[in-house]
Amino acid sequence: MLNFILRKRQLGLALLVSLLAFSGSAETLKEVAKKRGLTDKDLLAAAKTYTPSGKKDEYLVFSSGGQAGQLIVYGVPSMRLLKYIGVFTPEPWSGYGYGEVEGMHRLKEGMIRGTKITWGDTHHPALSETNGDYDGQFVFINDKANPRVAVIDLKTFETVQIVVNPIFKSEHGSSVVTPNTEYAMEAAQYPAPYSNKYVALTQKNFNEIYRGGITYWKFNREKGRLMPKQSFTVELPPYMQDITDAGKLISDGWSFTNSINTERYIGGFGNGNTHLKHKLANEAGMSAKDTDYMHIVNWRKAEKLFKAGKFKKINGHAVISMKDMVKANALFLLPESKSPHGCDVSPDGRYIIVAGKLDTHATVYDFKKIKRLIDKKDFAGKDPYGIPILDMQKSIHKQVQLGLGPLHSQFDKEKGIVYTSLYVDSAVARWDYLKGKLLEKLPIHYNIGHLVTAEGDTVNPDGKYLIALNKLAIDRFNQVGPLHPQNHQLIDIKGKKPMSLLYDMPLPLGEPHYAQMIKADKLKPVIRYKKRSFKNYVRPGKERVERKGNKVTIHSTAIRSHYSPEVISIKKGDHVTWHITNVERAQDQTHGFTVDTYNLHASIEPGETVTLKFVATKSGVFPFYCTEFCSALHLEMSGYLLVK
Ligand code: CUK
Ligand code: CUA
Repeated sequence: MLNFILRKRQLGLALLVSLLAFSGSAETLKEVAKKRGLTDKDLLAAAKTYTPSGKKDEYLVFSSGGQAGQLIVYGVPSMRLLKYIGVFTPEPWSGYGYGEVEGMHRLKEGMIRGTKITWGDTHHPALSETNGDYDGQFVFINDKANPRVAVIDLKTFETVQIVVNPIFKSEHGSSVVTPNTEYAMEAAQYPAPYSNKYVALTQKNFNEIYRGGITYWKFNREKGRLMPKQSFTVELPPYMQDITDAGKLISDGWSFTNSINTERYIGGFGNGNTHLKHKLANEAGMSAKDTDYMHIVNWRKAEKLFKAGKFKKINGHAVISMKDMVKANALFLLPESKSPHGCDVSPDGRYIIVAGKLDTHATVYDFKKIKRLIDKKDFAGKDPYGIPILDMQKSIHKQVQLGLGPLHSQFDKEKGIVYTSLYVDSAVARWDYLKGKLLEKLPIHYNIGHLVTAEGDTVNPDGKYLIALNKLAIDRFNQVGPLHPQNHQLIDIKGKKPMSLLYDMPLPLGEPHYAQMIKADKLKPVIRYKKRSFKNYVRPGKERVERKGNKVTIHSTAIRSHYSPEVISIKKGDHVTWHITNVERAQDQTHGFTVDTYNLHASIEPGETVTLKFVATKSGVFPFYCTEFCSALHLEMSGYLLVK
């Protein structure tokens, strides 16, 4: 009995001691905030963004990876990075671009005139749309430097196609999709001859032979591929076409593309003119006029011309001439404040907001007015190429003074509310484009380029969150040398409250230009590949090495924790095709694969078969192994390639 009481007392004491110890170590929110110097506003921002372990994000952002030539996926509001998708650049982790991998030899497809290009200047991701809403099936992204467009299948988050523009030498207003993803658009940027021939840069040649244009890449949703043979380009003058948007609802069937340098200035410096003063350099010569032009294209009419065979083939690609477009009443110009940048169509399709980098105003054009002028053939003149010019004043709904360096616009859930980035001011302007009224400005850090709101490009924006894609980080993060990370700033735009800054996310991978934000529940990615869905599927028990002359085909399987076969002997000079099937069915059971010193890498996800091709140029002993820590016996998951 005594014993029992004693034991009970000891137990109570131990409990008390541990409780004391616990309350001694657990800090209160107040204490932590005080120690870290956090204000109430900081705590609120933390509560709005902090996402506990296991909880998921409401939105996913698809951000361009800038010069990294990749696509970056992260969650909102947590701003947690989820994936880098290799697009124009090899991505070693996923094995993208190493050897020849099943469905993943895209980099070869993206070769231009014999050059294998291992990077891209990605600018604008475009999520596929159904009736003007993101449908979560595909995302497109462009390469400005090497005019290309890529398709990423959102079932696997992998790049499934790269198409090379056959006639452009650069591009920019891309990728943009039409409301049912009939087309992915690609507008040229720096005018150049369509042919690949040398054409001297004289004013005459520039005016007559150098060209801009917009390519309409036909998309086949069932195949999940762009169809080059069903795609066409609308020829445009050598104005530098820029940002492009597709019409929707009442403006469906039309597209709108800004331009800069309608002066057709060809450069004072270089070209033998090194004695010329700086005022004749590009930036001055290209912004001499007060206005530039928006190109208004009726792409449905262009499609009809294409289907009627009214095109000529250049480099094997269909080009519809400006002349035929004008004759068909399908191409118009509309003056814009000089050197404009953003060109964004409102959710109802009626208004087009153009922000002029060098103008403090944003101009709101009314498509109804534009359409009326077009229907009445009420034109203010013609450009040197015979393209009708609409009257600017007669097309405008409002012009609103926003601040310095307005660039891009994104829309809110609330009708009439739009957000415009102010590059020079380093601010986001919230304003009403229907009433023509500036409502609020929020300073950001620093020099914002694009901005993105939740579902902001659709017919049904969600508003809620806005991300400022800032060009400079300066003092926002720990110093890591002179090249700073990019800074994506998350801003709360819910309700009618003032906008508030929530979070800074550094992105250390290229300079993203644009991003799109989609509801996470619209995405339905696969967890594993269907068995036997790959033509080179290797069935367990059927692993083998086959030889025909110097062609060796290896059929391997991978499963925790071994490859079959494990020892493979070949001869120097053999052409090796290596199929490996990951026969796992468990979620996240990926195996990696490499043959040492052969610059090969693969990531084999559950159910996937990858194919690596290489020539055994070196003799010797080459261990191969799994590069994902897949089990306790992961290190043992290895073998030898013996090359005699
Ligand atoms: S562009 Cu970079 S900030 Cu390529 Cu859309 Cu405007
Ligand atoms: Cu498989 Cu490590």
